[in-house]
Amino acid sequence: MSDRINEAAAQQYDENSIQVLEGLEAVRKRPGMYIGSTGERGLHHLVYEIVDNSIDEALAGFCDKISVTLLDDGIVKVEDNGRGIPVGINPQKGIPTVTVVFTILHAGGKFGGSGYKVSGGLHGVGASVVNALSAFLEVTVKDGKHIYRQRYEKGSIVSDLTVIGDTDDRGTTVVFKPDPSVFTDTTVYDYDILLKRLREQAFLNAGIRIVLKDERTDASIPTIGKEDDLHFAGGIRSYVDYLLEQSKKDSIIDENIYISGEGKDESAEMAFLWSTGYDTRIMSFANTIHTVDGGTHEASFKNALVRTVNSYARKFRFLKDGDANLKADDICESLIAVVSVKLVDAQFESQTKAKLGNTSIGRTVSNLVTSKLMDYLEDHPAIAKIIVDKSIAAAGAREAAQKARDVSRSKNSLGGKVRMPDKLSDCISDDATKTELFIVEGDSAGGSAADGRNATYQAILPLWGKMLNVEKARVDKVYGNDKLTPVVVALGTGIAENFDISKLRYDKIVIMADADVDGSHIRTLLLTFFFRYMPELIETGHIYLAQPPLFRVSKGKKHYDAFTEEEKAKYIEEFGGQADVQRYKGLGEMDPEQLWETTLDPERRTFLKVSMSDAELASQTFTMLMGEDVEPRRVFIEENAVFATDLDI
Ligand code: TSJ
Repeated sequence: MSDRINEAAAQQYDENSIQVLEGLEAVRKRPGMYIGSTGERGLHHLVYEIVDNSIDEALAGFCDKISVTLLDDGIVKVEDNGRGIPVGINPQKGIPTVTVVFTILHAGGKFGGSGYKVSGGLHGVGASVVNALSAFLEVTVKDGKHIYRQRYEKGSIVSDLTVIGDTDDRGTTVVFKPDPSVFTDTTVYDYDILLKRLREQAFLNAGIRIVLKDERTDASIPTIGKEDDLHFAGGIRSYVDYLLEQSKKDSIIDENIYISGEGKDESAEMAFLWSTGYDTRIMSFANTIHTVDGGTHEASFKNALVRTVNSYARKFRFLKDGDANLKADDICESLIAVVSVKLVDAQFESQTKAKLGNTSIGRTVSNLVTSKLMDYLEDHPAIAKIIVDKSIAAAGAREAAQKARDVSRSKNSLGGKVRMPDKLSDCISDDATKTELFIVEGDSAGGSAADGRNATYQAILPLWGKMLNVEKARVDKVYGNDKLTPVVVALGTGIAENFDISKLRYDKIVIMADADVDGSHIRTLLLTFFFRYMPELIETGHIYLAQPPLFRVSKGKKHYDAFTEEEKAKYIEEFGGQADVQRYKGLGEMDPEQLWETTLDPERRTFLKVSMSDAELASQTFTMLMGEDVEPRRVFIEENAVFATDLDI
């Protein structure tokens, strides 16, 4: 039988050889037209072109394992356990189908022709391109009976398709070596680039298994011996969890949300969650191609998400009649999403061809999100509340930031002197290397501090008129109004993109708050604000936490201030076991002299310097606090009252 195949093939090669060569010659002449580039990207593209065929076989339900192995000398092996490329004679060409696949240029090449290939659709597109650009390519097919092999060099047949043995197995193996005379930049594969793309494929095609192995022996390759087994039963849900893990944040909802459905000739699925961070990450794919520039599917997803969250918020009175809708940026803050659509006639636009243009899939996505997300939110009110609260908090933070920006801008336009906040008791010196600003919780502590300070170089800014009540004033409410504006004005630096550290008016900015719930509340808020809008202040070590003492231990005229329980015990011991112990209730109850002695006097005070990780923790805490009920929030604040670690006096 194999002889007959070879005879038939040999005849056809003569008759068709010119046509075959013309096709593949075109590929070798202008490789960039077919694989995008002959650089590193093009090199890696060859592997994707081959693997895509195995993925199609897996999607058709005939293959559950694909392995990709990097070998020495730039050689790659791709193997699957599918049905095996058919070896029978192709009726039109009169040669084995497998030979057709590798030697005849198929219409609609990814970068050459008009259309794009669709997963599960046009089999074999690209295999001949890879063959044309390979110094050699060897295909082995097992059809459950025989093992067949054929070899090509630079696209030309060098051996007929031959039976080389018998087998019960099925599958296809392709071994190829990209031609160094084509890939002149590099022929060295980067394991991690392949890993990224193959992992993506494994996520987007739930259930398939791709094993990547680096069996190269050249010691200069950092990934030799590496192996990754990529298999995600959860598909894009697993992808979203993976992206969350990468972001090093936590989810603010228990489980990611998954929506899927189908339209005519198309299907869409999306998975998403919101994290404790604040970056938005939406990854969209069309026919498993990463649409870096988005397109109709991504835009429709975002629009429908924003519309649905707003209608939910309005329906369930999170937004009152007079309130404006939540903005897309606020709803999408910290969103991690994967949107994957499959469609028959994908149209790609834009320079990079990475933007989907089909309008019909946009409608499908939009309808799916609008109906299914609304159902989901109504079925999961606790999760819905977390999402809406988070969006409202983001809106508040954005407004606060905008106000602060306006302030710093109007200041800049005045070109110098700005009116300092009324509540600021500024210091006399303007030597910004020596001065200190104490941000104090509450008017009464502010008054004592102003009286007790060294007015030459210490400035006091009381933040809130009266003590904050956690019950009444939500962190986001405070963040959302203009309570922080005086801080920004007093510092002089501006914020965010206008931030200019050379304008800083003080050397040390000291947050002075009680060691209780409200105090930690204020610390969280201020650190979050600094972290998000003035991180350089923290990086350069300008932010401190004052440490007011907890107890005064006295006997007769002598007294000590204790900052911890242990210190208290130590001082009582020092007084011979008998002493008066006064618990400081809060900064507001100290008189000016006490404040000076315990908290302001550089000789006696204790400060904690705030690090970036302290502030980041505060920022995460802040986000976490947004969605929760009052009681767990209070507990959380209490348990996380201490953010700073570095001791500084
Ligand atoms: F693209 C390629 F040719 F280079 C290539 C194809 C490379 C590799 C590694 C695998 C494959 C491939 C092709 N794996 N599995 C298949 N399956 C078929 O080509 C096939 C088998 C049977 C039938 C059928 O209708 O009986 C149909 C097809 C498309």
